Amino acid sequence: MRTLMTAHDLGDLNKAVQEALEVKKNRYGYKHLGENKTLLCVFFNNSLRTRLSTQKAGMNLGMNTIVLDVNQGAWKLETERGVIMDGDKSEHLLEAIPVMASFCDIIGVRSFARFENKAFDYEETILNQFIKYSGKPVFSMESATVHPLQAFADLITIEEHKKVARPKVVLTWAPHPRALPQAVPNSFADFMNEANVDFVITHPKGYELDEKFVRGAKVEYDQDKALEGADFVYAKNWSAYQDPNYGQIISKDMNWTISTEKMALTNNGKFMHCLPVRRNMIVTDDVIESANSLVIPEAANREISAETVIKRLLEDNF
Ligand code: AN0
Ligand code: CP
Repeated sequence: MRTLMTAHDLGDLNKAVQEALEVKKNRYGYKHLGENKTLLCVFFNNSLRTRLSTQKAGMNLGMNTIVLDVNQGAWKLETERGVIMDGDKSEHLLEAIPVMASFCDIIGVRSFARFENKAFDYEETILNQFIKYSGKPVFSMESATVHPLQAFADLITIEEHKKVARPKVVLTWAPHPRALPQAVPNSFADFMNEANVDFVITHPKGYELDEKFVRGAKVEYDQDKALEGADFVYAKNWSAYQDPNYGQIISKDMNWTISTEKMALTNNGKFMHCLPVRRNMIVTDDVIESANSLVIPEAANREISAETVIKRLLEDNF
């Protein structure tokens, strides 16, 4: 493995999950792999979980880990080629990337969708520039269209908590006051489509995701119907993907909030969310605080998904 963007990059997903469960049992057992290697985590956007879990994963593997918040202390970066740089941006990404790469061996990048240009976002322009101009193994820490470390942690969590061989997993849209990327639901669908689960997506009309990730998965527009018999309910807000509403909020329908009544439709289902979550928009206090809420162990598994991925990058490239 050289880069991580999709489930495909992990190869056999079942093997990857088994490897992750081994890593979880012995998370300090691979320290020799990272000796004298440096992990650079570059953040263009905010983060709590990804920042802490990826840094921790690097340290578990014996790496030196540097975290750079590009917007706090570094020069403001231009990302478009050909621009006359007479504005507020002092440096171009095309110089910044090779400079950053001079000081590290592996690079993680967080760079959200900007919603200014759908093609710029969906071509993963920023992440691909890191891949092309750094010459280093690069992984997404949520880039414009994907969040594979999250989806991998979600899959590990489902594996740990499932009670039947092939659980029913429902990805449901829920309301939110601000326009959010499609990266988390895209990657969740990408991973669930490759996993041994009965996968259903539910959202209001107009919130259809990119078919590249949905790949023919069942879409049920009636949320109550979708939730019937669910073993796992994975809530997430996202903004519209389809034109002409790309990046826009087209519904704030509070009937989609995951409540105790909604969870009563499920098969004593577990509640999941990647966090950060807005309580009483996405999910009620009662549900997120219930015994069936997995949000904390799910977040804790981010250390494990990151460690498994960085371990493979170390094994395969050095
Ligand atoms: C981001 C998103 O929805 O993509 C990060 C989630 C991991 N969420 C927010 O910006 C609130
Ligand atoms: N779930 C997740 O990626 O959280 P952060 O945005 O806090 O890193």
